[in-house]
Amino acid sequence: MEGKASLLDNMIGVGDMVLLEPLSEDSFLENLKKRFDHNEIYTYIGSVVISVNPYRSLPIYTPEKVEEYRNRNFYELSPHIYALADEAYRSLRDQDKDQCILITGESGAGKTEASKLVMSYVAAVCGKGQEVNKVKEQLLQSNPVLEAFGNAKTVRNDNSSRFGKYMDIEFDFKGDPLGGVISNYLLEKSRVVKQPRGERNFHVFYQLLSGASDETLKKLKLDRDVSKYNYLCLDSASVSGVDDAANFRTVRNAMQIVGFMEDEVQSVLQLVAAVLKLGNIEFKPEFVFLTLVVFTDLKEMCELLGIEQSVLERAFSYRTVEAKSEKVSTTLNVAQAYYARDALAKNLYSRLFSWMVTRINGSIKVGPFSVVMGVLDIYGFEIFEDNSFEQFIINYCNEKLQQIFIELTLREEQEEYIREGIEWTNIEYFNNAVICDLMENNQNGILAMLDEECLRPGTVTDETFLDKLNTICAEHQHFESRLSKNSKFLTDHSLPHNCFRIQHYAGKVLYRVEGFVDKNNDLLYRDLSQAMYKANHNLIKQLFPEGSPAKINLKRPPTAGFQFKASVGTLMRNLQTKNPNYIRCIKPNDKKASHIFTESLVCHQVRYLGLMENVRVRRAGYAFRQAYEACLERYKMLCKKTWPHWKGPLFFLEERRRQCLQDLAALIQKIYRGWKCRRQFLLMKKSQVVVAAWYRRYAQEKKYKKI
Ligand code: AOV
Ligand code: MG
Repeated sequence: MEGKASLLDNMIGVGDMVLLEPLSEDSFLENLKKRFDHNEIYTYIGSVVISVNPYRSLPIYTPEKVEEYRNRNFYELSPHIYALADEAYRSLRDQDKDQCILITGESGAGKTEASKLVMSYVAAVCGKGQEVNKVKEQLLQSNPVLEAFGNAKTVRNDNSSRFGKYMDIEFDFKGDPLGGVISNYLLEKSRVVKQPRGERNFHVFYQLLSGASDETLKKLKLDRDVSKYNYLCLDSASVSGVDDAANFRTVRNAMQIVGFMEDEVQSVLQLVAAVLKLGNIEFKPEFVFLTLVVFTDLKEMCELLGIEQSVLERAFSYRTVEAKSEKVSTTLNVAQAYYARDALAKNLYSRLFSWMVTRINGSIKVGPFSVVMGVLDIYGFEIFEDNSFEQFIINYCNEKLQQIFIELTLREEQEEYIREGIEWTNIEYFNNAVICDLMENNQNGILAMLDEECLRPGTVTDETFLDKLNTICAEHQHFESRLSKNSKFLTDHSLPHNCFRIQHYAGKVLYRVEGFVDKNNDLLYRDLSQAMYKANHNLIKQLFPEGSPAKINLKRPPTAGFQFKASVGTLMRNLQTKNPNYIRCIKPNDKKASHIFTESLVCHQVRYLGLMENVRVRRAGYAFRQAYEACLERYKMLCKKTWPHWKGPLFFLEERRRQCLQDLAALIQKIYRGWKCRRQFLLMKKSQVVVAAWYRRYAQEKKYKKI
């Protein structure tokens, strides 16, 4: 069979890095490149899948391929993301184990595409029938909807996820899908009002303007011309290879499938239009402070949302602060009015996004279910020229995910061997726990200091935050440096004004503090939420509950950083309860181009992803491990002593069980010997059965075939 041979085929490289001889960084890279050049974008490290973005569509995702990989053992065919999906699905179905698919890699490496491939594979192989098909369709169609509202073109990726997404797909005991739940993590909402050069706003704006019918646009009081809107960047309105108009139809259709009613779709589009209108509202100074609003767009926006114009005008002109039981109104100056306008646009859009996720969940969420498969697709590690709070948050999330990988595949695996009393030579690796700590430590982590600064009375600015950071981190660093010479908070004299630098696992990032305090506070003047609440528009009312007169003394909401940290913490704990399956995506070049493999770039990723260490641990270790109980349960019928009368009265004695298992082990060994394995196969350890040197199987299988 072609597939089998390719695991060791020299022409196209080695399918599993564990089998690479000799193993070095050079041979690792050479192997990846060789495979990439032969359109083999997937390579294994044991059960981990490395995926190198081909930047063009390959004919490897056809229904025939799905059939080929269906119900086959992981190592049987050439490496493919479908093999991982199949393995995860089968162990979910046959062993009732919750699974999670962890997809990592930097921006543009192919995470979102990978997550969709996994989902579509699982959808193709699980269950049949009308009801089941409807569920599958809804799960799959949630993707285009969320991508339209949550993805955008950046310099790194034309379809960059600007939010984190975790989706649980729920199955019944037969392995039929029942539904799912989506969790979303902090949308990069600053993009709504401003985009860096060469980037775009969220896709939906362009899709709506180019894809909606004249009639719809008229109803929404919109002009088809992108350049009419301040919030839409002018220098990159269209993206090559992207048909916004066609995508709009796809999204509309998908919204219908996931259960949006026609009036809900209209409401959503009205809010999208309202954001565009907001961006066009202008303020002019009148006397010194008072602001005068330029009307047409304001008027149209009010009509769209059913808000009385005078109410909104007032909300843009004054800010009411409650001091003790007294209300004090101050007039806003022009800059403050613009600030308020942008804050409203950002809040409106991000709340709309969260509402949509909740709405989709309303359609697809079910219970009770028996097992779940979680698919995690976050925003990838980012280094831009200008990095702000958003990159800080995104990179923090990536650090946490890398930490899970380290914990589970490098640290725990090694500790397990020691626990099990198996001889082991320690393999060194870089543990990014120190970076996570620098960012999230409750006392002196950067997020905690930012919160402390945001809540402090008195004048708080980005500069006071930076001062604090420099003082405390430098102090901390001084203390640390006596212990280890590796502080990750970098202070050196080349730092530009207003910046700090962190040595992340994936590289050094220079963050500019401007906007940190503001973005973390995420304040929306109460006057504006009250104005929104007064709207005669169901959806917008729902989005601003704090504007309700019933809620006078609302506590200050937790900061953006605090909320994010908490939700990432919950996510990480959740992931650790599931059986992890890793896809590690690699970006082959910085040009978004096919056929180019920039070795230095790939080398950097291989290093920071810890892939070499991953291979070393895998090579030294035992790929197959099973607890005694499970092993006995699975193979009991193979051996006379354990089947059919294996649960005799003596069974509950530890010694007796061990004896049974040893007999069973001997038997399994005998069976495996038929495969011409020279090495001892089963090792009995404290609580597990491990299969020794599993990886050598391929080599031997190949020889066996030749005989
Ligand atoms: P990302 O999710 O990792 O970046 P994507 O999954 O969006 O990256 O991939 C970026 C682009 O690479 C896609 O739009 C495709 O054009 C191409 N691509 C990726 N994987 C494949 C594949 N298997 N086959 C063909 N083309 C592919 V970010 O969301 O920016 O971190 O925040
Ligand atoms: Mg993505």
